[in-house]
Amino acid sequence: MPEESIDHIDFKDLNRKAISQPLVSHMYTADPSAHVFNNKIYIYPSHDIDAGEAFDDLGSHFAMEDYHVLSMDTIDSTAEDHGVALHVDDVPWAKCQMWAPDANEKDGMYYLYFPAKDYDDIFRIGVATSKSPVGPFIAQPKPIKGSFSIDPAVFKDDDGNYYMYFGGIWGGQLQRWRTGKFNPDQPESPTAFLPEDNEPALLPFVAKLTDDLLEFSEKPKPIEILDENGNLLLAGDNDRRFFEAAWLHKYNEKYYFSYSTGDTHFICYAVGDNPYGPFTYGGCILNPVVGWTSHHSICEVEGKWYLFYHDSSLSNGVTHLRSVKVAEITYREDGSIETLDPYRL
Ligand code: FUB
Repeated sequence: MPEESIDHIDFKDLNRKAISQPLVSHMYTADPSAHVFNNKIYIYPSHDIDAGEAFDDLGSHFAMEDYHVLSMDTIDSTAEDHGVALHVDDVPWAKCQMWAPDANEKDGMYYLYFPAKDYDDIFRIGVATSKSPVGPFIAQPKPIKGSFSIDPAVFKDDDGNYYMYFGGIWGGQLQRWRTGKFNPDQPESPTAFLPEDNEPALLPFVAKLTDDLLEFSEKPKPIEILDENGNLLLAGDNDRRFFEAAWLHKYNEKYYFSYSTGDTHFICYAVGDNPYGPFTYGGCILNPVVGWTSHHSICEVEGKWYLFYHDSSLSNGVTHLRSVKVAEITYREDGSIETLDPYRL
């Protein structure tokens, strides 16, 4: 639900009709990346604050400074907040904007992946480690070599390889990397440097990680998202093309790449046969929520599949003050996913 249409919303009524309630309400949280480690659910969200930054289309008002990890014993239990897991002041290379993180585990070590702007105002992706899934995490002194843009999501395949999916347009700066180098020209609008509507849309990226999970083991490769005719989705196909919030999960041996369409506010998915794609557009998983952004993860818990997502209903529609939620998703026999309506309107 885009910001311009919230004036007429009765939030009390809307919250009654919501398919789920915030997992925590003592702070604002967003961009939930959920995993099950040792039979417990861990959620790695952004920690939304109001830092007083002016709103703009490049997302300067998303001025987050730290991460907290949430955990749940079961999908119905109360979420526990484990306090500050990593603060921007403890990341030597990061200046500001601790945006959507993810985490993964290998051999008893936990790895928190996060985007932040460096001191040149360029988004990079960093990693921090801990022996505990809830931190505190110790950041590597530098960002991952060759990393850029935002929204890392790290998927562990059944063969033990780990892949990072990432990218985001507008404030996420993906469009400034079109030549392979960062375009230092100051953008006059969030859509500067984007392809024309009739050109292929900008693509997210994937890179396999090194065995120690601290670096890319290869140059990031673009991920093709195709339409039903095998053509790349176009930049003007705003209801289906990639914007941000990459996620990868595997269901019945198929790879599901899901993402947000940003300015049209859908969470969509595309299906492929291997971690690199190509992925063919499959449909919409979540219709627009209250608030401009939509961002999710998909996680299997005790044989059922769940969408972790956020909306801004707790803050009565303040777009950068969001709350994480969870709802079950349903696969049809053919592997397609039913679309969830976040409110029973
Ligand atoms: O939370 C800041 C940004 O908003 C995320 O990185 C995007 O995916 C969007 O949710």
